[in-house]
Amino acid sequence: MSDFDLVIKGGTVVTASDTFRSDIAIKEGEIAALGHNLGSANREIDADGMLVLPGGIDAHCHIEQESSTKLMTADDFYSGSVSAAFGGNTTFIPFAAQHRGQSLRDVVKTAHDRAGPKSVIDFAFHLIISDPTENVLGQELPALIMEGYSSFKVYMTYEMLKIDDHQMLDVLSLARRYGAMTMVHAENNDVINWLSERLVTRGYTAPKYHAVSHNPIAESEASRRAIDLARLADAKLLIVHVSAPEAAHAILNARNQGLPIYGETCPQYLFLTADDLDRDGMEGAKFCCSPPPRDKAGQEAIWRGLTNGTFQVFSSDHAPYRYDETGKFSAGPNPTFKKIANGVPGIETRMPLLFSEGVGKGRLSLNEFVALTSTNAAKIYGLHPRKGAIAIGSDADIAIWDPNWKRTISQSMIHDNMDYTPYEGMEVTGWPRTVINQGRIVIEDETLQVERGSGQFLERKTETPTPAAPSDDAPLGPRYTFGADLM
Ligand code: DUC
Ligand code: ZN
Ligand code: ZN
Repeated sequence: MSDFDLVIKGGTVVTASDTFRSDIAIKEGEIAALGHNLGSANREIDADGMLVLPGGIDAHCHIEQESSTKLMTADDFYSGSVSAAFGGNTTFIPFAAQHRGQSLRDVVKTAHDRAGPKSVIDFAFHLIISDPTENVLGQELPALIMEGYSSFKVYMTYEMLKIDDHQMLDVLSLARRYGAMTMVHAENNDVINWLSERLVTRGYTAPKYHAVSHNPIAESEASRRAIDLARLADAKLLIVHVSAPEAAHAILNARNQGLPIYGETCPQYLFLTADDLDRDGMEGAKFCCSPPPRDKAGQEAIWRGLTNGTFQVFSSDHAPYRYDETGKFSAGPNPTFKKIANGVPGIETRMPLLFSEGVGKGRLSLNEFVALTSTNAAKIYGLHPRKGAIAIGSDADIAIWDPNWKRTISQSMIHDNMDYTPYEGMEVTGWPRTVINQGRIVIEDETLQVERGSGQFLERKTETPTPAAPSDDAPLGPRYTFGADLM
């Protein structure tokens, strides 16, 4: 009998903190040994010339999710997870989205019914809270946090999702009591509506006006307000999909004061600009997402934010709506910018794009790349050290990465259920060859190797032990332990 199930030999292991030559031995889904001459294995993989990375964690993606206007994403948990795996991910965290009037319990059950039989990689859920009723705040949410749903997103915009500042304080103070993470979509709804009305009234309805109506000030004002509300509630907060330099600056400023404020950005803010929304005809619709891509200077500010301590997490915000009547044009063939479904796909290209343009162009170290695409999300969302690490006892979640594989991105090579990629034609260097999740080889030889439904649900930890009798009178002051090294 062999000592191990699998040994990965001869690669360069990269973690968020170290780079070293080591073999990796895997047994029963976990990393069992690191070093050389580890022993016999049922199977060996030669990783000579390869980087051996913790599997990616895409901590923000919309999969088999209905929007508030009842539009279903093009990807279900099968196509979404397969696409994620081909891009080097072994875990993703989509949303279980509450629409007003819905019980959170029902929402979570639906998410499990959808994901469990289909996902090929491990998954957890963030909740979306759009209706923080007494029952939700008093019963459902505390119970769900303790069951491992330890993060939730709230919206400051979108008519059917947004909560007001009073409700946000309720959510933040509850999150603080239970050690959960609040994520916020920070855009000022009134600013966007005011600008949109003026634009549409004057006949400015083309896709490019989406970016005009979502002015950076809508984002920076809401980001600053959200940070202030979190300060008031003494709660931690993560601002998702940041695109405006001023919003990034507000996050960095808060972090420099030692506040538990975190930031996330996404590929669309590094690789697209508002000019893409001004492509011929309706093609700009392909790039309509919220917040929108900004200008070249904005892109550079977001790049800087990846290394100056602003952003801890780099997620795809994969929100797949096809360029047809099921997606972008669900309101008709020639919608005003207000009626174009918001979102861009990118779950498969997230890591290769960042590797190629970040590591390949000298903007990021390998270790920063791993921290941004995997380890930090694991720490912030209560999955570390099981996930996001190459260490003995961690899940054997590994991307064997070929740093020299040159590919030209085209929709025909992407495994999602979309009909376009915003990154069509971009040349990238670096892509995963083999992807392993809990010791299962998910991708090898450019082929999916596992069955649908073979991924596992992950319960997540909260940051602090839940108090026996949660109280509003808990002493104020920093009480954060997870991710302390990210502060
Ligand atoms: N904006 C969101 O808030 N969610 C999904 C996609 C988008 O563009
Ligand atoms: Zn959002
Ligand atoms: Zn999103």
